[in-house]
Amino acid sequence: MEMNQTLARQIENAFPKWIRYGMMPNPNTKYYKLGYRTLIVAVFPYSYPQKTNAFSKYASIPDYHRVVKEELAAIFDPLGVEYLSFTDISPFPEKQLAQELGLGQIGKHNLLLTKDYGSFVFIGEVLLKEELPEKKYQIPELCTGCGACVSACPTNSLEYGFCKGSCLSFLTQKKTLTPEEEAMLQKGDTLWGCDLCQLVCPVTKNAVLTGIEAFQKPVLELTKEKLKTLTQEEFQEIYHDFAFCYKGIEILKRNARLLDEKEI
Ligand code: B12
Ligand code: SF4
Ligand code: SF4
Repeated sequence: MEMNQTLARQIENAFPKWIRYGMMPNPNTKYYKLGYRTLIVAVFPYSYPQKTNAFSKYASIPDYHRVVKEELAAIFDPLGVEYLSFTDISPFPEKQLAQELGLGQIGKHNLLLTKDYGSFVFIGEVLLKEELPEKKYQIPELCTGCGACVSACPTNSLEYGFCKGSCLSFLTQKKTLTPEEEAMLQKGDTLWGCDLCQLVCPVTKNAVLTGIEAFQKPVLELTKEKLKTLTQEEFQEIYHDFAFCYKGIEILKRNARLLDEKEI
């Protein structure tokens, strides 16, 4: 037990101040059977000054799947413990777990809102074999229910809870679209992802900028015009470190065409 207390303190000290985390006994039976006993959930802020392209904020910075895993490795590798890390592609319901650990509250816009960083945070997890003392807080009351996110959504996807099927974030990455879905996509101005419900949220408007170096400024340079001339091979080579790349260039070209048609 003494050793685990020491490890808990080491972990506490290893987390940089801009990453918030919580711990709980591992609730997932598959990993429990493999000997994992503690689940650590952390939030990684990515609020940075305004961007100018037609991609959502998370798509304009280096791929968070890589960066979050590297941030977690920088914390856990030096501790010499066996661990597994996840983000997004995860067996856990990330927002719900983060809320349960008091890292924030799920707002009306369906996203985890945190006190300091608003909803511009990614969520990542680590599983450890050691049993560590639980770190639990109360869920903070952050969402005022003001409804600004609901009104800002161009496809009314927050009117009755969250409707995935009409959300622009979903439609901009869906491989084939029905004519109705195409018309829905044209209600927005985005080539990939959507931030409108987050940008109007008063909690997120006051967000502290990220302390994570890789997320401090948008580095993506890609326009509708540039997309038209790119081949899949060039696209893969130039944009492999962005979260949208895995879906291929054709989806983006389709989105650009739909936005162009709307402008005619
Ligand atoms: C699949 C997925 C998506 C899909 C579909 C989401 C869905 N609900 O099906 C799409 C493509 C739409 C999507 C979009 C986005 N995503 Co996403 N997504 C995920 C992923 C991989 C799984 C989420 C999921 O399917 N959960 C299961 C469903 C059932 O849960 P849920 O969405 O919370 O739904 C609950 C509520 O909506 C509610 N509900 C649903 N319908 C109704 C109806 C009524 C009437 C009521 C009352 C309630 C209600 O009940 C559900 C169960 O609790 C997670 C990562 C993970 N592994 O958890 C990231 C994740 C949630 N996404 C993330 C991000 C950043 C986004 C975007 C902001 C990206 C962008 N800029 O475009 C948008 C935000 C859209 C929005 N307003 O929610 C982050 C969120 C971080 C945060 N601060 O919360 C996550 C956690 C990834 C990460 N590791 O950081 N996403
Ligand atoms: S991400 Fe965009 S389309 Fe989806 S719910 Fe938010 S504002 Fe609506
Ligand atoms: S805009 Fe208002 S209702 Fe929507 S999540 Fe933020 S505080 Fe909650």
